[in-house]
Amino acid sequence: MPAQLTPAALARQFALEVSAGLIKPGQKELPSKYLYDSVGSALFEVICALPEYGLTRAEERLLQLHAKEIVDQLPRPVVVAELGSGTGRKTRLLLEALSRWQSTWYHPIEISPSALAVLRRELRDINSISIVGFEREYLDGLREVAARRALGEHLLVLFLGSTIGNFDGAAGSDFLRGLREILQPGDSLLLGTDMLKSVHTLISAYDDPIGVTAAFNLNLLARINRELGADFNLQQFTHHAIFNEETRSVEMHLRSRTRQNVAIPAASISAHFDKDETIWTESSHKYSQDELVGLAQHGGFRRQAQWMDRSWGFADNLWIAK
Ligand code: AVI
Repeated sequence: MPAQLTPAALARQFALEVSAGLIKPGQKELPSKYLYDSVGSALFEVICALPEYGLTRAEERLLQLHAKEIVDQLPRPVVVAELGSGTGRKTRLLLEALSRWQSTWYHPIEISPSALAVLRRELRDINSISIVGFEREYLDGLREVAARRALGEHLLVLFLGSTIGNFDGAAGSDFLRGLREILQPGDSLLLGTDMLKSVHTLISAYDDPIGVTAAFNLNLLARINRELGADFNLQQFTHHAIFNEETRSVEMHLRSRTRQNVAIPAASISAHFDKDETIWTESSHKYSQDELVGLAQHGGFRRQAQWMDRSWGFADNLWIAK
C-alpha cells in the first residue's frame, strides 16, 4: 500500500509540478487539483450556489428525486466509497435512502484532511452509517477500501459532480479503466456527468458576472505566493473561460496583462510571461450520450440506468462492473 505523503513531501511535489508547468515550452499549465486549498474549496462552495452554475443544483435535484430508486437497484449488502467527498449534501440523500435498508460503511476518499473532517461532522447524525475516511489519492484509497471488504459485500463507488470531466483528454477514460480494475464484477459506479449545452450557458457558468470563478482561478497564483514564496502580482493576471469545440471542454486560463517575470523561490525558477500569454489551469469536459456509451464499454462497465436533469443537462449514471 503506498504510504501517505508527509506535508513536506506534498510541498515538494507542489513545487515540482508548478515548475514543470511554468517552464515547459508552449502552453503553460498548472494542475487543476491545486485549485482546492482551503480558500479555493470555500470559493468552489460559493460557485455551486451561483445562479449561473447550475451543475451542482441539477445533481442535487436528481438525487432528491431518485435516491430511493438508485438504492433499489443496488445489490446488497453494499459498502459505499466516495471519490472526492465535497460537503456531503448530495451523499446524505443516498446514505439516508440506504440506511432504510441496511447499516452501511461509508468511506470518503479525499486528499484534504479538513474536507474529511467537515464531512464526518455533517453526516454523523445519519442512522446506521459508519464513516471511515481515507486521506489518499482516489485510486489508492479505493484499493484500500476494496481490500477491507468482507466476503459477499458489494462496492458502490460514488464519483459525483462531473469531477471526471476535470481529467484531461484520454485521462478520464484511463481513470475509469483503472477504477474498474479495482472492482469485482457486480460492483457499481454512480458517475455524475455534466452534459453538452449551449456555449453561452457554459461560459456564463465559468465566467460569472460577480467574479467568484475569477477569484477561484486567481487564488491558484495567490496559493503559489503563500506556499512557494512567489511574487505573482494578481493585478497583472486576468481570468478567462473559453469553450474548446474540439475537446468539448470549458477551459479556464489566467492571462498575463503584460510582459513580466515571476520568481518562485521554492520551485527554484523564474517564469517569464509574454503579454497575453496564458496559464491553462482547468478543463471541464462536457459529455454526449454517445460518448457515455463508449466510456462505459471501454471501461468494462454495463450501463444499468441513467437519471437526467433536463433543465440544466446533467446525468447520474449507474454502471455495473462486467
Ligand atoms: C469540480 N468540478 C467538477 C468543477 C467543474 O465544473 O469543472 C470545478 C469548477 N471550475 C470552475 N467552476 C467549477
